[in-house]
Amino acid sequence: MKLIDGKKIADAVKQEIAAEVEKMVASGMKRPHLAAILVGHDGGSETYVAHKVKACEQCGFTSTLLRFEAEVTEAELLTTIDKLNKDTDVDGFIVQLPLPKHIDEQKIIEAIDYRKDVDGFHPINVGRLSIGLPCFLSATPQGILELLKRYEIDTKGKNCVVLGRSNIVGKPVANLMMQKAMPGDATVTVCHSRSRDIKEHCLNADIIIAALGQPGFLTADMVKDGAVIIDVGTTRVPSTETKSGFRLKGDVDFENVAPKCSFITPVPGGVGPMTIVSLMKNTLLAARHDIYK
Ligand code: L34
Repeated sequence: MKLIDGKKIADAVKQEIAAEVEKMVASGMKRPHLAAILVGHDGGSETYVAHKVKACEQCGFTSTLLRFEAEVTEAELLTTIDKLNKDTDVDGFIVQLPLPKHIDEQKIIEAIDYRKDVDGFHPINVGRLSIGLPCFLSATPQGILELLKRYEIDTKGKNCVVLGRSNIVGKPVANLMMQKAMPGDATVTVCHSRSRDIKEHCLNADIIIAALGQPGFLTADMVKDGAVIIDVGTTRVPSTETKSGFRLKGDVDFENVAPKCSFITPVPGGVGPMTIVSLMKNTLLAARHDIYK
């Protein structure tokens, strides 16, 4: 069993980006600028956005954090998005999800100029991804592919099961894994809450990407020997052993599944750090107008 060290790879990619940024600055270009909108005080969102701001520093980017209370109106958010769309100093921006229930998430996502949509959530980016055109790839799927690439994990012709069909992970990662590309070229099955025979599908899989947000869902009896396991779950569960009073638990029963695998990602320290670094990559691409002029 080989542990996939997302933290280590993420640190290496951040250094590569930082070196690139210093070259840009030396040639007279401005630093890439990422803005983030954070609404309310969800513990997970607070942590993830803090990591994003820190990663900007490490990459030599400018960052702007715009905070709103949970009571903010949809109209106020739309006005802010309009300003960021027009702000020529901001190369890309994100609205951290989830949003409070009174706000229409899809409306917010579609208000973002797709050329600044470094999350890759706008329908134009999602559509371009699905037909294999250059676009901003959403961060978690992109991070997963980068891990498969850096660990030289063969995906061609392999059976890949994706657990979960969310717009931000399940659907895009399934799409990427079936593209004619490396990594890619896999035979992809997507399982979700209405699927039958999930265990059988999983037992047939060479690669399982678990992204359903159910702690410990994937157990050892569902995994064949030598499988590659990518755990996207980061659910906060109460714990008496930590100072914060919670700990992170992935969708995989790591302790029992790990001995059977060829490769597995831990939680934390697996996919999470790669999500952050993929956002940095997209911001660099946005600043250089590499995808859209
Ligand atoms: N708009 N909303 C928008 N973009 C995103 O890309 C996200 N996502 C998901 C939730 N909402 C979003 C994230 O940023 C999930 N996500 C995310 C980002 C980072 C980490 C996990 C999820 C992460 O850094 N995880 C660390 C542990 C963090 C901790 O200590 O809590 C890890 O090692 O897994």
